Amino acid sequence: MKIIHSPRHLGHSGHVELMNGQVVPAFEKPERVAMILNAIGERPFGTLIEPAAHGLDPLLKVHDAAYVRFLANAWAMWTADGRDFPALPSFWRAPGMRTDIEPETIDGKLGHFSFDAGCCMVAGTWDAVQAAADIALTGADLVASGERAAFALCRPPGHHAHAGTMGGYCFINNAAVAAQSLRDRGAARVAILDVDYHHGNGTQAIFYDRPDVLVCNIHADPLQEFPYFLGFADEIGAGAGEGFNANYPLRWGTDYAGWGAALDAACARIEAFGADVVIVSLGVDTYKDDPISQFQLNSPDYLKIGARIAALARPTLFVMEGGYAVEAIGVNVANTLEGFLQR
Ligand code: OKP
Ligand code: ZN
Repeated sequence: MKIIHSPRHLGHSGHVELMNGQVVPAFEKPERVAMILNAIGERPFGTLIEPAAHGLDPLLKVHDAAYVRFLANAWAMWTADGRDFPALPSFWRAPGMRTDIEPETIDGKLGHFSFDAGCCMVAGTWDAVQAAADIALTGADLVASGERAAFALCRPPGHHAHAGTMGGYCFINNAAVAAQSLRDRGAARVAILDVDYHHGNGTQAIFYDRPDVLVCNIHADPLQEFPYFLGFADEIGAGAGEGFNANYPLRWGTDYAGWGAALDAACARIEAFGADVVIVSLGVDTYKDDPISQFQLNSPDYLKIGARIAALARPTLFVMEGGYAVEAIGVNVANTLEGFLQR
């Protein structure tokens, strides 16, 4: 299996987030990728390759032009105001306020284009974000050209990003960009299986009214967990997309018995859909010792996850999302890929 990676993610570092009312170093940090590369290097998985540049056009097929322009210009605007520290939004709309106006100044734009303070920007953020999208697109290229599977080692992650909104560490929705790219190259039916601990609200929203991309999400119950305001079981898609979105919210404390049952249900849904290709939004923050999560999966469970995904017997693109227990993230990712490859 080819593993697509770029060192350009390193530019997205030194950023912060709000946690329990305090500004703290972001849990989404560069060491995550280093640990994954270490673990993968210890097993005979395949070759590491760099992404090919795809430009902005494939991003603009799932994201709003004004949003992409904002991402490209945000750091320059922030520093033009004389600020030499990380950029963070602190103003958002309430229901009933205007959503159709893009403010002129950077603080207004940051609020307009975000839903939380989880998307901190530094000088190298936009370059890292573009590299991550290119990684996902290169993975899509490989799968489209006949590879059984590929692993897009994206950082920052993508599944919380909407068409015009960043949040939850995510700027560009790498999995959605890859899904659209595969559709454009002739895959009639694309399934996205999101196994990250958090609901992939952005991915769901992007494809919510479409029947050509099935989105299945297994995640912590939004009554208890971020992103709180989307991801409930009654969200089944809308219009032509009705029946093509499936959510499996699970309570805090869920172990593999409960989690694996949801995976079986999601996989049955993907089989019934008749997916031509599967994109796995691979988060391993379901791990028992994850510092920001509340599920109870153990490292050997990821072998079973990989094997169940392999049993779908479809071309598969793994796209990296979350996972914050840095000491275990590599083993858990490598176990998922090994479980897949052994099948
Ligand atoms: C991203 B992924 C910002 C806090 C953000 C939410 C976690 C985002 C997880 N103030 N916390 O799904 O792993
Ligand atoms: Zn997550």
